[in-house]
Amino acid sequence: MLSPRTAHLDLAEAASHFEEHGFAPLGRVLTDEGAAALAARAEALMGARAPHPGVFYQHDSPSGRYEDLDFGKGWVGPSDRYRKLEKLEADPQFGRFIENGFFARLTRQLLGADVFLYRAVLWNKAPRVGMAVPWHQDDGRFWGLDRAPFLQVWTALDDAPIEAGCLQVLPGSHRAGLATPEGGTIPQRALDAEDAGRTSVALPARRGESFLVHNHTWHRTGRNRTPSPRRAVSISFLDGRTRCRRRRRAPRQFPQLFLDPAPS
Ligand SMILES: O=C(O)CCC(=O)C(=O)O
Repeated sequence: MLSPRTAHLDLAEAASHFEEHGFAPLGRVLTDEGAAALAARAEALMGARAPHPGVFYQHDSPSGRYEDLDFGKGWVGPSDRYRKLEKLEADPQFGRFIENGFFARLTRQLLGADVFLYRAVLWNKAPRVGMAVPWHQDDGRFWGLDRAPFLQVWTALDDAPIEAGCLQVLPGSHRAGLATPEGGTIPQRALDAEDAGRTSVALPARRGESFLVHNHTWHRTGRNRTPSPRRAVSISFLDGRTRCRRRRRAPRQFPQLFLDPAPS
């Protein structure tokens, strides 16, 4: 599944780019076959007659507008128009990807020996209609953590050119922390102040390529205007000190990763 280059990839360069700019290209991480197998698995999970146990589904809105999403719905039957699937770790095939040997080495270097999973998400943009994801940060009150998470890896399972809705980032935006205590979507006034539309950078990707994305880096993705699906997986890792601080329900226990010898 992993590209052979990952065995020797120098992480120091990626780590310093990541620290300075809030993102870093890792290049090809999955082979074409590995990426295609995960894309096929994503298709099977969405097209199955029943939801996969433990996986959380969110369908695209009928209008293809973020504002029209029905957040409460979950599984709505077989469809290639799910917008995202969370808790991918519940699926053995995605679980093996999450705990691959390269991510073990990467996270050990950037987070330390004990690494936990906050979330693993499939981002699916169906051909011609898959919706845009607005500018946001991946942290804030809703995440409920006692310290800021920072390490995410985004991996393209299909080619993701600009027209298909590739990642776009605002370089350096991670340094100012959260735009609002709630986190999540960036308010328009903050976007205007940073002139985000003009200063952002598009990160087109080939199938199998990955990027590091700091949780506080402002990022978004566009609508898919191509005849092909655009699927990607983002994984948010935590270090061993991070705790869930919610009080109204039992605090979340995050699964620890990389306890077994890693598959390659
Ligand atoms: O790939 C996408 O469409 C969205 C990715 C994203 O926003 C995230 O990982 O937080």
